[in-house]
This record gives sequence, C-alpha cells and structure tokens, in this order.
Amino acid sequence: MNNSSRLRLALQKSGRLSKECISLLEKCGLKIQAGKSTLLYRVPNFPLDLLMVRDDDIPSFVSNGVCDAGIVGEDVYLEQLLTGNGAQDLEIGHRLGLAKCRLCLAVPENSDIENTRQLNGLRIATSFPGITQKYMYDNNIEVQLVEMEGSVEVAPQLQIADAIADLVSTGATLVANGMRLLQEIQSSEALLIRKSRNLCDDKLSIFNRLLIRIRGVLSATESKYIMLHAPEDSVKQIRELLPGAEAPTTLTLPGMPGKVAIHAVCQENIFWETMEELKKAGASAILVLPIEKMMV
Ligand code: PRT
Ligand code: ZN
Repeated sequence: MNNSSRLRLALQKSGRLSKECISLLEKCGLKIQAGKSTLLYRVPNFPLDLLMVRDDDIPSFVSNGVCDAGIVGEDVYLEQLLTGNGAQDLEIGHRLGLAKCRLCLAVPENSDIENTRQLNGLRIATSFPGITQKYMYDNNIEVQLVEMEGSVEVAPQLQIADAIADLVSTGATLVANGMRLLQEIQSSEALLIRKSRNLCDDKLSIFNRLLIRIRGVLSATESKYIMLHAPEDSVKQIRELLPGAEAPTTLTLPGMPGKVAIHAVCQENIFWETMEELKKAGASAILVLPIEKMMV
C-alpha cells in the first residue's frame, strides 16, 4: 500500500499514450523532466508522483494499491475487466479523449466476407480475446480465437487466422497488410482510472485538484474564443450561429452607432463555413482565438 500524502499516478513509460499524457500534465502546470530510465518521478510543483510502467500493468497497479490512479487505454482497461485480469474495483475518473483508436474486425482484401455473420466458424487472431469474445457472444457468432501478443495483422498471410480483431487508428497498417475493415467492435480513448472509494481525504483532494486542471485543459482545447462586430439588428441571428456559446457578451462600440461587439466562448470548433455564415449575417472583424486555460 502507498500511504504517503502525495498522489501516485501510473503512466505508460513509453509508447502511444506516454507523450500525450505527459503533454496533458504539463498543460496542467506540472513540471515534468523525467529521464528515459526514470521509474518513479516526483513532480516538484504538485503533490504527485509518477510511476512509469508498461500500460498493461497499470490497471492492476491501481487495483492493488501500488498506485492511487493511472492513465490507460480503454481497450486495455476493458480487456482486463472482461478477462478478470487486473482491472477489478476500478472506476473511470475521466475520459481524456487522447490516443483515440478503434478495435476492429478486418479480413483480407480479397476475402468474400462482407458481414460479421459470415465469420461464423472461422479463426480470428487478436490480442483482445475478452472484448472480441464478448462481441461475438452478444451477436451470436461462434468463432475460434487465436491469441497473439503483436503483429496480429499478418496472421491471415501466415494462414493461422481467417480474420483479425486489432486496433486501428489511421487504417494505414490494415492497407499495408492487404486487409479490409469489416466492423468496429469497440472504440477506445485514454482513461483516467482510480480505485473505487479507496482514497483517503488528502489523496482525494489532490486527485480532485488534478481532475479540475485536466478538465480545464481539455475543455480549453475544445473551445474557442470568438470576437466580432455586428449590426445591432442581427445580434439574435448571429448569436444563434455561434456553436455551443452559452452567454455571449454584447458590448456597445463608441463611435460606431448601430453596431455592437459580440464576445463568446464557443464549446465547439469554429469552421470556415460558420465564419462565412456569420459574415453573411452582417458580422465583420471576426477573430477566433485559442483558449489556453479554463476553470468553470
Ligand atoms: O510497451 P507497452 O506495453 O507499454 O505499450 P504497447 O506496445 O502495448 O502499447 P502502445 O504504445 O502501442 O499503445 C498504447 C495505447 O495506445 C493502446 O492501448 C491504445 O489505447 C492506444 N492506441 C491508439 C493505439 C493506436 N492508437 C494504434 N494505432 N495502440 C495501438 N495502435 C497500433 C495497432 O495495434 C496497429 O498495429 O497501431 C497500428 C494501427 O495503426 P494505424 O494508424 O495504421 O491504423
Ligand atoms: Zn502494452
């Protein structure tokens, strides 16, 4: 058990999750200068220690109390939950929207298979037997699973499987290996996890402080600050065009009768199409700015 008054967070040491997680924590104001061989890093300006490990160990480290919380891919979390292998008594503190990917069924490009029902009786290679089996069970399809640690995409070429269930991000790996996507079975993003109801008051308060910063960074990333000038009689129309803006501020413009300035935080991205619509509605001097931090 780790009983100090600092929160211990498990992170992937190196891999697809690690860079994005470190960058998120840095945006939360944490100074992180962990070297490549660092196992336990003490954050100097926040009561947080980082344990750098393989992603597969993160759920069990949190579950058995070696760490208080961790960041892990939803794919690994669900797999371990379904196979009873590490992810017990955990809860999701926040969905981080990072390292997004999808666990997908794929077949060789030249295969006759067009739908998942046609997989009945066939062999499927995967590193995610728990999630894949659940999908098959839920859809009443009987398959033979071939478990592989990596390089799943070459299994059909090696003739050890007829199809695969593997993580897909851009889809380039599937194409490079002559495979075609058949069906997504699970989407995945990085999750901040912690043990259910197990943190002492001190650690809970550190966890909540960290969570407030993380939420602030994530919502700032998704949000934009927009400023524009508008004719007074189009204010209603222009406000309706602003995506996800709750309470835009309207200001009078000295020396510009009949015109006002509108400032708003938009919770969604602002595309060029929206800017064109705003202009058509009479808006001018439209400025869209990124937001660095936000606390609501
Ligand atoms: O060493 P360690 O065990 O810590 O790392 P690892 O090798 O097991 O994991 P790593 O770093 O590869 O992935 C960590 C997490 O990143 C995963 O659990 C996912 O949640 C997430 N993630 C996001 C991905 C991908 N995108 C991804 N594209 N994990 C793996 N891939 C692989 C996929 O398996 C396939 O080989 O990338 C290839 C496909 O990519 P595209 O872009 O060609 O489709
Ligand atoms: Zn791993």
